[in-house]
Amino acid sequence: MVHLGAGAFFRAHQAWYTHKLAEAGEREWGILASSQRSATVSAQLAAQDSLYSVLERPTHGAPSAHVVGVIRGSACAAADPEPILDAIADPHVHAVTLTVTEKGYRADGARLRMDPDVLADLSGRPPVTVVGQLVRGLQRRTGRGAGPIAIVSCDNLSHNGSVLRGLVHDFADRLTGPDAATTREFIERQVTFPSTMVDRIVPATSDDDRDEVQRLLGVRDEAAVVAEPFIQWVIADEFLGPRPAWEKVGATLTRDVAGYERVKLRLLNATHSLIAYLGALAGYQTISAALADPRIENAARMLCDGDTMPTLTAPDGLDLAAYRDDVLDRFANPALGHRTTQVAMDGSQKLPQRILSAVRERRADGAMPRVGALLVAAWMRFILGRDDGGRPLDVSDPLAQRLTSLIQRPVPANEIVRGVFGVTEVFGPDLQEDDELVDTVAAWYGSLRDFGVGDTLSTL
Ligand code: CS2
Repeated sequence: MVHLGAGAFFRAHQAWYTHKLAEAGEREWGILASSQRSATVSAQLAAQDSLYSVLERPTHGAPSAHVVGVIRGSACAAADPEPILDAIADPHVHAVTLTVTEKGYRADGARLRMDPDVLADLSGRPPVTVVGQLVRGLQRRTGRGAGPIAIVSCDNLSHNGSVLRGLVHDFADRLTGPDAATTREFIERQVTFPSTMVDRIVPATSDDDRDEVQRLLGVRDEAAVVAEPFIQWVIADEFLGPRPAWEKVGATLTRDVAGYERVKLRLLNATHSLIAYLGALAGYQTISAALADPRIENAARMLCDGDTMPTLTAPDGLDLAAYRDDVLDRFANPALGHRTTQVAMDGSQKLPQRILSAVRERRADGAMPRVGALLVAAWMRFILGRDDGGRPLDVSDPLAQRLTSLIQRPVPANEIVRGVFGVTEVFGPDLQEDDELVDTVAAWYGSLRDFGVGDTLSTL
């Protein structure tokens, strides 16, 4: 297999499942891991024979470290995409998995954004975009007659498989040259894009984590990752060629991923974002510390019970209330040290599938999702870059500049919110027209800005 986006999440999730499978005796699968931007991970792995450890930190009890041995090589796509394109074309490679974050897809709604990087990749330079790398690799595979392959998105997007299929087709439709038509036909017939739902909390590794691994293993591991014990993977069973039998080690292979995906995005990720923004603004460094504040916990429960749960149908008899409680227990794990500002990152890319789609559905039902509106307001307030005590916050978002200039205007809260709702990549063309929703978000935004999180939550 090839993996694009060899960050901490991949190492603690997809690689972990494949490692478990190797432990169970199925050893023929290995992974070429590509880091998309920084060469640090590939260099760290190369210096350690591609071995690294997963440090599991439970809420109660001692942490444990496990060495993972399924990565067989690593590459840095930004420095040189050649080994990746070649691996995608290799007849012995049967799947490409991806964790490239929401923004890595360059999706504009359902279409590929034809930004300068995508256009340059189309013109034939060594591709730097994810979709460019996939299509150039598939083009090479077509020429080699290497057989079917599955491209497996493992990012927190709704319908991640069909979204990626659409983006790959958009790029392939613009190919020119003698093999353009055969490449398109190959992609149509031999390439599948199974959707997946992935779940494991994997905070950025800290020095404390690396020290803990050293204590447990007796060696320094620069590529160590930290994770909670919980792990889940639901995968659409759409593979035309061989695939690892991940179901033997706990993954769910199913026909219908969408139901799980909606539950996870709306009950876990949306709640995570709410705790992250309110927590960061209130001065809490970590998710567990923020959730220990009863006012924030109350807001989190209200978001689930009032706004997101009513939009969900439980897949396979899942108990949604129990799922919510399990999620809150996982967030409360103090050993993880998951920083509020890490979850707060890239809100413009995360909010649409986490909360705005649910907001839209509640509005269509004639309801006002009050805590959903509070989440949107808290995100906007976070973009201002200072917490309630005036301390600087680390704001990282591809639209930060544009959003900041909209939010900092010296106009009433209502106009600010209307302006931000005009960013249609995030809010679509419709939400701006919903005056009642704009008013509700504006009331929360004004309250958060003028009175802070504590006073605002006392009015919930
Ligand atoms: C988090 C997710 O950073 C974030 O936005 O909400 O990374 C979350 O920890 C994972 O999706 C859990 O599976």
